[in-house]
Amino acid sequence: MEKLIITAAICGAEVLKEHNPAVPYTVAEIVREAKSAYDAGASIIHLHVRYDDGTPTQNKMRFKECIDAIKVVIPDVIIMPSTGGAVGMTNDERLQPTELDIEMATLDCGTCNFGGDDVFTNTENTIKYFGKRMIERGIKPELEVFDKSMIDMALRLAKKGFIELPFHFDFVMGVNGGIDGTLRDFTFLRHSIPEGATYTVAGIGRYEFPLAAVAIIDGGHVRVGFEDNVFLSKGVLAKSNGELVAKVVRLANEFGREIAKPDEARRILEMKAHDRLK
Ligand code: KMH
Ligand code: ZN
Repeated sequence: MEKLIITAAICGAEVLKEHNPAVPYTVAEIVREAKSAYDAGASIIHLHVRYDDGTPTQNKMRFKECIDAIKVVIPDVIIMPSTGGAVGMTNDERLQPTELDIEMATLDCGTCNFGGDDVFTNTENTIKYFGKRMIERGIKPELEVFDKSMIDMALRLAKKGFIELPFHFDFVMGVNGGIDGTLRDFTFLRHSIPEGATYTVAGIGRYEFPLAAVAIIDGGHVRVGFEDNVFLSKGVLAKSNGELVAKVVRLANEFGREIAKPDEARRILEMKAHDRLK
């Protein structure tokens, strides 16, 4: 079995300091959280950025400021900016981080409800537009799927040349409006991706650690972090993203799964951009 790639989704666009005071907004806080996750064993940082008051933004310069500052303290980490941004942003607003020299980015593969009145919109043409941009820029897409139909969309658009192989999926499970986080639903997604594709699983809220354990055993990879869950255990807030990552590392140790360093993650995911960016 390949080593385990741990992604830390350190910030997100929706979670606030009111949910957990350690949620990062400022550049310094984002660096602190990225480093805590890396030191604990994360090889990929899934990055959203905020203004200092917590407002989510896809502003290219804010991303550059955060990425440069992270790279000063952890130069070899893989940084995967969001192209999802926050609900309601335009496509071109969301795509701004792809104008920077980045190795990897998220590519959201369908539309879904996102709690309350929010709809996270990713039409077929949006996905084609984003996919094409990532091919042109040599950016490895992590295919975010919130439901099984989004896997089907990714497979179809790959056949038409909008998504480059090999596939790497992220099963985001437990969003209010997406697929549930049950073992049955995990198995459904797991068996819906092609042979040879890689996947990571991001369980939302209470689903985070049970799904992490399942992916560790199954040979998949794991995403944790404040974007998805702010609790270390029931009722106990995590003090940092690093604490969440450290819990995954403990689970992996129990099951005898080694942890991938960033360069090992690049090899496992067949990423090509790193040499270009050196
Ligand atoms: N903030 C969500 C609406 C991504 O990063 O690509 C979308 C999201 C997905 O977080
Ligand atoms: Zn995200």
